[in-house]
Amino acid sequence: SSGETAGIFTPKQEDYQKVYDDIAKLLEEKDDYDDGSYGPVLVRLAWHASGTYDKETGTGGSNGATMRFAPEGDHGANAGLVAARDFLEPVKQKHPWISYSDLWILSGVCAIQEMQGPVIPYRPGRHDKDIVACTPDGRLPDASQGNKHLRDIFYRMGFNDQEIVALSGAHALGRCHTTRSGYEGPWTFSPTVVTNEYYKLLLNEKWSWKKWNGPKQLEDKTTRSLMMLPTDMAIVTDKTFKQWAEKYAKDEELFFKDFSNVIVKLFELGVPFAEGSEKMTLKPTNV
Ligand code: DDH
Repeated sequence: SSGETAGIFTPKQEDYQKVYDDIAKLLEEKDDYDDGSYGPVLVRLAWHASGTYDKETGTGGSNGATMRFAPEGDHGANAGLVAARDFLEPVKQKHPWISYSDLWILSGVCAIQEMQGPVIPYRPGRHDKDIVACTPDGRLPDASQGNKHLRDIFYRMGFNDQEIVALSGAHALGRCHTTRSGYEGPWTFSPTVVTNEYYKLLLNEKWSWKKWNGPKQLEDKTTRSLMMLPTDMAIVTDKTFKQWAEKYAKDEELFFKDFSNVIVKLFELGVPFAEGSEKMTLKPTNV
């Protein structure tokens, strides 16, 4: 049972499992959203909380949950993530001891595991920060750009080319919304299941520019119901990126392993964990 010393609550793995189980239950209950799950938008919340990290200055990253505040919450890249933050509010109310920073990352871990993805080892220890810690706009990727921009953005966080490609496979999940990013449509036919379909479709489908009034995006020639962003296309037009995309398209097990490793790294960027803190494996409900 949980330790309580002089009013200070020290959460244990079983307490994080309770939070995990409540998020999983809510995911199951609220199935009338988008393609039937809040899972993808929770993953996007955890990623945008983490992806502001700058290794030179040590600023940004998931430690702080500064997207709660208008300057950062209103950044164009974060449009629509209020849906994910509101979804988690009842969980925060029920377990007020957990920081928003830890909760958002835990929800990303839970969403990936519940959507049949790999196990994502979780380490708590993030602390919420004040409004002054909000990061400047422009740290998250701009979908209209290409391979140089991807390297600029992800090298700034400390990732290499293989890791950029592995992270991009998250676009097996979810969709674009014209009301949020201006783009429209899902990347795969199974947007609520973690798969390596993103790479398979990128490599095996023929893609052409969508004819519409919206921002430049690609559509598959076969069904015209799937989409790719210009940045997604860079994953197969850049020679080095493409080699990794080919590996992940062929070998879903390798993708799962590398995706798990790189997501853990993303979620822990810039977090000053207490000495001796350990990763925990939280149990999925769907196995
Ligand atoms: Fe992404 N992403 N993402 N993405 N992303 C969007 C949706 C989702 C880019 C742009 C967009 C990652 C990388 C990139 C998810 C996860 C991850 C949308 C659509 C845009 C635009 C938003 C909307 O309209 O609702 C760009 C650009 C990049 C890049 O350059 C690499 C990464 C690394 C991840 C990750 O999780 C590791 C997920 C999930 C979604 C679906 C959200 C939803 O609501 O559905």
